[in-house]
Amino acid sequence: MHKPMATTWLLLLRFGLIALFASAAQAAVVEHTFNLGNLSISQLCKPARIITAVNGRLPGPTIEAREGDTVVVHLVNGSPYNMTIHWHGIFQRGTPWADGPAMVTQCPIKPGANYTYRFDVTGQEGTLWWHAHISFLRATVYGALVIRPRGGAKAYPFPTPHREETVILGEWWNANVYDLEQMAFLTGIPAPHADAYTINGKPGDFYNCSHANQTHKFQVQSNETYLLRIINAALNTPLFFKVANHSFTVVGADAAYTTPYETDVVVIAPGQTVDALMVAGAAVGRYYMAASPYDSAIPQGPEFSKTIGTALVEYIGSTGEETPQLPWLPEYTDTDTAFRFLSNLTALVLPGKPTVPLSVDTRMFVTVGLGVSDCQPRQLFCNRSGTVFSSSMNNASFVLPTAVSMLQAHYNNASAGVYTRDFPDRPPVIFDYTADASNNATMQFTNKSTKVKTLRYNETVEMVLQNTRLIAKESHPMHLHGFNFFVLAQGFGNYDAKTAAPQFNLINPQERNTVAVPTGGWAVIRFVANNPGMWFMHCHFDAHLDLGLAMVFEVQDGPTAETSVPPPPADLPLC
Ligand SMILES: *[C@@H]1O[C@H](CO)[C@@H](O)[C@H](O)[C@H]1NC(C)=O
Ligand SMILES: *[C@@H]1O[C@H](CO)[C@@H](O)[C@H](O)[C@H]1NC(C)=O
Ligand SMILES: *[C@@H]1O[C@H](CO)[C@@H](O)[C@H](O)[C@H]1NC(C)=O
Ligand SMILES: *[C@@H]1O[C@H](CO)[C@@H](O)[C@H](O)[C@H]1NC(C)=O
Ligand SMILES: *[C@@H]1O[C@H](CO)[C@@H](O)[C@H](O)[C@H]1NC(C)=O
Ligand SMILES: *[C@@H]1O[C@H](CO)[C@@H](O)[C@H](O)[C@H]1NC(C)=O
Ligand SMILES: *[C@@H]1O[C@H](CO)[C@@H](O)[C@H](O)[C@H]1NC(C)=O
Ligand SMILES: *[C@@H]1O[C@H](CO)[C@@H](O)[C@H](O)[C@H]1NC(C)=O
Ligand SMILES: *[C@@H]1O[C@H](CO)[C@@H](O)[C@H](O)[C@H]1NC(C)=O
Ligand SMILES: *[C@@H]1O[C@H](CO)[C@@H](O)[C@H](O)[C@H]1NC(C)=O
Ligand SMILES: *[C@@H]1O[C@H](CO)[C@@H](O)[C@H](O)[C@H]1NC(C)=O
Ligand SMILES: *[C@@H]1O[C@H](CO)[C@@H](O)[C@H](O)[C@H]1NC(C)=O
Ligand SMILES: [Cu+2]
Repeated sequence: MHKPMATTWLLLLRFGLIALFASAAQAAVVEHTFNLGNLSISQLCKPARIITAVNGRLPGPTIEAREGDTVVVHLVNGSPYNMTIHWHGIFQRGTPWADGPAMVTQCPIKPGANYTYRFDVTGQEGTLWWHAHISFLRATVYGALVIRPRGGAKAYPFPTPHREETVILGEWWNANVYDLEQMAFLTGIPAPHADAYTINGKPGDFYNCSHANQTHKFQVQSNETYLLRIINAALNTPLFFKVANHSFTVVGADAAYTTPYETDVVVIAPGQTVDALMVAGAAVGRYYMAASPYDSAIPQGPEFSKTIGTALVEYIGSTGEETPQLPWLPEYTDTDTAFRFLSNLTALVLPGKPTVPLSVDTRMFVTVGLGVSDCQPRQLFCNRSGTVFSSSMNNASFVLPTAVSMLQAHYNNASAGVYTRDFPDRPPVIFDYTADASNNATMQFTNKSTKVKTLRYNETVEMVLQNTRLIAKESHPMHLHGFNFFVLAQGFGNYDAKTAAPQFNLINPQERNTVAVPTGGWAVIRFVANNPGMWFMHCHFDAHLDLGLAMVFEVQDGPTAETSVPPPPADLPLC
């Protein structure tokens, strides 16, 4: 960063902080009705087909709130499917029944039924999002959730941008995604990859038969600064993101401010968000914004889409005729670029914000990866070997209960038959996690179960997430509900505490709700369990979540009513 620029940052930082604390704006109630129903849509020149969408839009509506506001969303399920909505990254302190993952915190909202989600957005600012948390329906049921400071855009801890744009990256399937998920489950064969990557719901110009209506256009004014709120809503694909002839200053990730970080490429895994400033400083004209896949699997999977999703950045004053520049994009296996971006972000330490806890109560070492399991009773076709693809954490492959949600079972002290409290703190077998030699049929095998790790209220947990070579190494985006965690360190190969611990960032580690564990590597996270409830932790690739790459933290009540799970809301859907 150049010196004059740094000075400007500091001045504005100070100004922003004053505004942050001087603000006396009152907390408001932000209320929405989400009508979930059929939307007829034609993409990629296919005949129109029906998708499930909120308020007839793809992506769905953006929720805009200020820190401290209460959000109320009335969900009216006019779709033919069971539905739940997750408010991705919202802590849900005191409102664990509103978190949304089906069968973890609630039973599904059946077709024709309603449910009202109510929660506060407290202690976080930036970009989050909402999405369906059942089947693969989040492929079309998603939208942004923007939290501005109480003092509004003037109170950002960075120069106030002229304008803000939401940039939601997604995946589009020509087939019905609910049916795809059913087929994947019944056959044990993973669902096919998406037919296109999208930006704000549209695939852009680089697919057969895409045309003007299928390219999102951002109009920009020369020399103005834009805050891009970038969200990866894709089901299964981490993405590289660039805008031709423009660069970015990253100022936030997962609704936590970061030290300003200059880059011309953003790397973003499913579930993550990145807030980046972009100056419209190029010649008046047209430029492509592009999202291309990062395929971290080693060895690579059999099917992979190498296409790119694009949108247009069009300067006011352009003729609309200029041939847009396409940015140079990283190779789709470019782990160096992914790691450089994902490991270099640090938190912007602000007064009053939580800092990384320095003492640890519970240490966990958790393997994450793929494997195989016995065919399940409802599976129609199965391999001659009698096994199907599976995935696990510490060799426990997670399955959801079917009769009652885990939070209801917890609240009613009735866990028997729903879940067990034996999620292990260590892998049951210690082996060379990332070595090709460990990838044998014996090691790949994993059993299905519904295990939770029980935590005392307020205890501090440190977890090493270790990717394995079983089937393939891959960068799994691990998402924790109910909390942000600090990412202390990341690396490749087998985790070694001796060399890693001295390198922990205990000063300004990035704060996230989703960490992309490096492929064939590890990440160390810490969080304080100050939120009673049942909190899902899982891979944010839906394909892997379905296979069992998940577990649940059961956080016990604290000493007061405010620190205990409240009674369920009267309209909570039952199974
Ligand atoms: C929605 O579309 C499905 C077909 O995908 C159809 O069976 C259903 O009747 C439609 N529902 C409404 C309310 O139009
Ligand atoms: C759901 O909400 C809609 C709109 O408010 C209302 O018309 C409908 O009667 C409600 N349905 C149920 C089952 O409560
Ligand atoms: C476009 O169509 C051609 C010919 O059918 C095919 O080879 C190519 O893979 C398609 N490209 C995309 C991006 O779908
Ligand atoms: C875009 O969509 C509108 C409305 O569906 C249609 O009238 C128009 O012809 C389309 N334009 C192109 C370029 O396809
Ligand atoms: C943008 O800034 C540059 C450099 O300061 C200046 O030359 C140019 O005229 C400005 N463009 C507009 C449209 O203001
Ligand atoms: C814009 O980017 C393209 C592709 O990366 C490059 O070829 C071109 O030289 C750039 N133009 C300018 C003016 O920097
Ligand atoms: C980012 O991380 C890489 C290691 O992956 C390092 O070489 C580089 O210097 C770091 N800093 C920046 C600003 O990219
Ligand atoms: C299923 O069988 C096919 C062909 O025999 C094999 O390639 C594949 O790895 C098997 N999958 C599992 C999960 O066993
Ligand atoms: C499978 O791998 C494990 C771990 O490397 C090793 O201990 C075991 O002997 C291997 N088993 C077979 C059958 O190769
Ligand atoms: C996982 O557990 C199963 C069943 O006990 C065992 O066969 C398998 O070897 C274990 N794999 C690992 C990686 O621990
Ligand atoms: C939670 O832990 C923090 C820090 O360890 C402590 O200050 C606080 O009093 C604890 N709260 C409760 C309710 O135990
Ligand atoms: C919808 O949810 C209900 C209640 O949990 C369940 O009984 C039913 O089987 C589900 N329907 C489908 C199609 O999954
Ligand atoms: Cu995964």
